Amino acid sequence: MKHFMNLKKLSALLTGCLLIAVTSISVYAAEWKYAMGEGESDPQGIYAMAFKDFIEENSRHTIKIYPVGSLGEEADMLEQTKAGILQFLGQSTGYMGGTIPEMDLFTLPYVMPTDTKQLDYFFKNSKVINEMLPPIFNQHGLELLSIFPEGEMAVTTFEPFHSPEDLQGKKMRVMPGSPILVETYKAFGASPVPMTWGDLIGALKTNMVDGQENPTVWIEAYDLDNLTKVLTYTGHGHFNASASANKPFFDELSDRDKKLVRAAAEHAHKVILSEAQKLDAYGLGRIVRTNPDFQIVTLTQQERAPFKEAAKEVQASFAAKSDSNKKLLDQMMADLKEAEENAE
Ligand code: 6CS
Repeated sequence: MKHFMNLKKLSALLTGCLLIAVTSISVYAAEWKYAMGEGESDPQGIYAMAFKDFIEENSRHTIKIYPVGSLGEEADMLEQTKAGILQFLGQSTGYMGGTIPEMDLFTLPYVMPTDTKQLDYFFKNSKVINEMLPPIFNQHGLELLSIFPEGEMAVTTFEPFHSPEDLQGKKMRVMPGSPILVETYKAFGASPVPMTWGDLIGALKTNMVDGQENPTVWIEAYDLDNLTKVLTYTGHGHFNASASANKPFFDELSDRDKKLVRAAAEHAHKVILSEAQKLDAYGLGRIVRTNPDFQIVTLTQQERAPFKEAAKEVQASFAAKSDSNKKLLDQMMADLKEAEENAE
């Protein structure tokens, strides 16, 4: 009888422990802060909203999104994420080269293809992204979640250009913090002016700069087509963005929450990759419909040749900056070759 009572007590105790454990798991609900360099309907916003929805549908945690401007400029948000004030960051790769030099890989001229299927394959399967960059992000206090494309870089100017000579003396705004963007526009014959997004509109209105580069979808969304006269496709680059988490925050998550965050990132990556294939067409379609006076130029292969030649010195300069850069660029070329051969 005594033995039976002890068993009863033990079972009650175990049930109690189980209840406490279950309750504490389900009651624990955090609010995580996610800041990004764009608005909610822009590509980084599409990724962030898909990430947020997944987290909120599959846990008790919530995500508070801070769109561009609400917490300062992109460089400020990167510092805030590294400091742990923000848990998640969506950021244009063009802003990261000053802090993580290897990220300038994504702004190198004439390295990335313009074919969306190849880009899709690359962003899903790249060894650079999936294997080499995560430990580099860790060294900077960040956990890399995704890198994704936003569209081909298009250059908008007040006057048409067809050669590096035409760009001579032209002040071209580039995203700040990336040595490679400055080197690129110098190699293209222009005078690069690094400037935050927040200053660009005013600079175009007051003719402080003669042009800028951005993906077509962004040019249309932020009216840059009405602030300049010509859009030129040079084929020299692609606009990309990253999503990352503060590393100490990520490391301290339970295994369950780590899996949740990874799964949310995978889901959001799928969502934005399928959208990304259509973004250029959306942007261009709307510009053509709403702004018929805006001139659209696609440089011919012959016109691109001197720009491609000039790009070689920029690629070499990137590789010469460190062993890490060189290894990444070599692997990037191998990843892109694989994408070219396998993209369907
Ligand atoms: O040009 C820029 O600075 C901005 N362009 C895009 C496409 N996203 C955010 C970034 O800040």
